[in-house]
Amino acid sequence: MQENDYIHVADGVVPAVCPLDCPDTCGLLLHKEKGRIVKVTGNPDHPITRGAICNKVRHMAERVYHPERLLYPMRRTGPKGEGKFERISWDEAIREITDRYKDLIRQNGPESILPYSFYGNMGILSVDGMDRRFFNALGASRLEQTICNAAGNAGWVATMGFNGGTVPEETEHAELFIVWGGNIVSTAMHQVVMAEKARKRGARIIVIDVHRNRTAQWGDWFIPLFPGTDAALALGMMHVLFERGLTDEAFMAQYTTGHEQLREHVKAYTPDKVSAITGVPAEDIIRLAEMYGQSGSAYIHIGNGLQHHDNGGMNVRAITCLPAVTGQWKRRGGGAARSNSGYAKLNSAALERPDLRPDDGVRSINMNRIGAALMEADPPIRSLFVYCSNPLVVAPDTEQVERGFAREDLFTVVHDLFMTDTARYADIVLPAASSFEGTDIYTSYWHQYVQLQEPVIERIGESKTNVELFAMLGRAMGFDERIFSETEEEMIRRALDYPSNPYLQGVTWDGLKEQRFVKLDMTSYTRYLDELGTPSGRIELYSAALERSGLPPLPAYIPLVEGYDGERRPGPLERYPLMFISSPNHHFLNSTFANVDKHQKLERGPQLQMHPADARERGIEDGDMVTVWNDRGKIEMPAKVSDLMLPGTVISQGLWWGNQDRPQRVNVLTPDRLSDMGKGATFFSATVDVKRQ
Ligand SMILES: Nc1nc2c(c(=O)[nH]1)N[C@H]1C(S)=C(S)[C@@H](COP(=O)(O)OP(=O)(O)OC[C@H]3O[C@@H](n4cnc5c(=O)[nH]c(N)nc54)[C@H](O)[C@@H]3O)O[C@H]1N2
Ligand SMILES: Nc1nc2c(c(=O)[nH]1)N[C@H]1C(S)=C(S)[C@@H](COP(=O)(O)OP(=O)(O)OC[C@H]3O[C@@H](n4cnc5c(=O)[nH]c(N)nc54)[C@H](O)[C@@H]3O)O[C@H]1N2
Ligand code: SF4
Ligand SMILES: [Mo]
Repeated sequence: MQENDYIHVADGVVPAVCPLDCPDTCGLLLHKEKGRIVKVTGNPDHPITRGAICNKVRHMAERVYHPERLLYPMRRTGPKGEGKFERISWDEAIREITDRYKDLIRQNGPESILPYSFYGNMGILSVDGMDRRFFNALGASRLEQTICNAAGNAGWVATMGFNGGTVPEETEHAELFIVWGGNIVSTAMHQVVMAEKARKRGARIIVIDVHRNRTAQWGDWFIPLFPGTDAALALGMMHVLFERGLTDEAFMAQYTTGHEQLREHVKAYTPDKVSAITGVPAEDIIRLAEMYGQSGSAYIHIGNGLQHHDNGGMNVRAITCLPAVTGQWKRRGGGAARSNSGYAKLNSAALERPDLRPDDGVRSINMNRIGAALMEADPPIRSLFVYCSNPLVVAPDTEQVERGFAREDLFTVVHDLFMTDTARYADIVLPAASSFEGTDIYTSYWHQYVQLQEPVIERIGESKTNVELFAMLGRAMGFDERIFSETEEEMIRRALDYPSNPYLQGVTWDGLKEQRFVKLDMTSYTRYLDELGTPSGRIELYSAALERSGLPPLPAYIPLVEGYDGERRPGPLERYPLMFISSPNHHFLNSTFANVDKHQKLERGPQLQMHPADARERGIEDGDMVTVWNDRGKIEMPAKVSDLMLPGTVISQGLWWGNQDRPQRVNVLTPDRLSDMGKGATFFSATVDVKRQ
């Protein structure tokens, strides 16, 4: 037996990587008995995650061996959405798909085919590898993958240039730790561990959120605010910082653009004005700014929540200016981070082969508008290939998405481990292998370790990994054999061969094979401020690029299109009085695990959390069944009356699958508008009303 021929270990413990879309990318240990995984624990040797894992993944074996795993390819026999299918062979499935694709390409051109994927498995080869080669060689329409953090990304990059910030190990040296719009106790648990280390050294933890969630309950000071008003709060903080001389003039002069304009600009954001917008008392705004400005080092964790808004890009941009005006970037443990994915940039051209595209000018479709695109795109989308995503649950405006997927003339293929709400609309359903059944590499969008996963168990049923599937399809289409026959090892070697990213130096296949996780070369991190990559090479408090694109060049507060701020000014789309926030829950990972009994029980069903004042006004008591509705649709769930948010905001956590007896998919209510920057999703800029049933 080779040292890491883990698939043949019948009884023993083998290393693995968590494949889920979570910043922590934990090192795992899979405990095998008689060839089956019986227990999942954390790998204590992983330098950052150190043996601790979340409760979701501790129960991962129940998902891997779930009795409803898809076992073989199937063809639809009933109406779309009903879920009636018959078993077919892989040969038939591949033939049917490639015959249809050849016809479509001949008759309508390859643009009539659209891939729809996200990061259900974060494996690089699975979602940014062989799949991309296939759709590039086809010449298919491109998908703008904007559902997660596109707005925040754009806001950060416009300001900082480089798509990375403070690295995890540094954050434990912060004296002040601000969690802004992130529920890290549930969504990024190892950042909590780092914050705890800082706390032991005396750091204070501040949580700024619309919800007194698990993270807010853990922090030292919770600052609740109205949804989508974060940019105003950040501008108010800057007002106080400039006014009280708590800025770092030397830092701004050396490393930023436009600090004089910013100083003038924030004069208008007085604590009183900002208080009226955000709902945060003026004295708290002043205290927060003073704590921040006077702290020896302050770190800001920028979560995803505050950027799922109409003004999400500007929310992130305004917050990102705070460490620049105070020079926090120079302090140990200071700075900010939102995503650190920039450090681990791989050779994507070698992996994805954009050069295979027959026509470079092909259109792009925004994944947040998939429903509208299926109904309206011209020329029409005639085939959709969904993998590593569950759009019928996760994409905004579900009813419109459903209308699109129900189109009789749309040829839909879905590759997944389960018969998801989306797979029910497929013409052909293909069984996906779990990440523990294949080979892939994983980078993290938080820490700096690259990890290797090799097969640990035999395939369940006839399932195939994404790499195998798209390689088979590529060969069956008659595309270049060599490109569609590369092994995982060859692809990984290519991915790592990328001299233009200095951080990747020294990360090799051999190193991964031997050590399982290899740290990026962080030498360049010491030059972070000198290599930012903005047009000016400085932190852009004033951005000429944004100005050219029609946005305010300085960080600005732009009220929501649909929603209220604390001044209770209805936006132009206003018809409903309550803001609806549908954030992730503790025990699911987006819609993954929502079909596993264990995880459902841990969550105890969907709930609508509402403030006692809003409940009283509507005659609703704790536990009453309520209907939540707006023009887009309605959902039903029990009310949980509590004061965990300000009046005017209602919250339902978790992306539950459809339920025939009771509609409970939160995205029925969310808009498919795009954010101010980055064409991101605006899930949380939704208004609703609620009534007792
Ligand atoms: N357990 C679990 N972990 C996960 C996930 C999961 O589904 N479950 N999903 C993973 C993924 S894909 C992602 S992107 C991350 C997301 O994880 P986070 O970065 O934590 O972001 P969210 O959970 O989307 O939202 C965080 C918070 O934003 C708040 N919020 C909403 N609107 C506003 C606002 O206008 N201002 C402020 N300040 N706060 C607001 C919500 O109340 C919520 O508490 O988590 C990852 N980890
Ligand atoms: N209302 C609301 N909506 C949201 C959010 C929110 O906070 N509120 N969060 C948004 C965010 S941040 C994100 S990132 C998106 C996430 O949206 P998605 O990326 O669609 O996430 P999941 O629901 O986890 O669906 C992933 C699917 O991939 C499948 N899968 C796993 N591994 C593999 C594999 O190897 N191969 C194949 N073919 N399939 C596999 C899983 O079984 C699962 O069905 O949702 C967004 N939607
Ligand atoms: S979901 Fe996140 S915290 Fe849980 S095991 Fe995976 S990487 Fe770790
Ligand atoms: Mo996400």
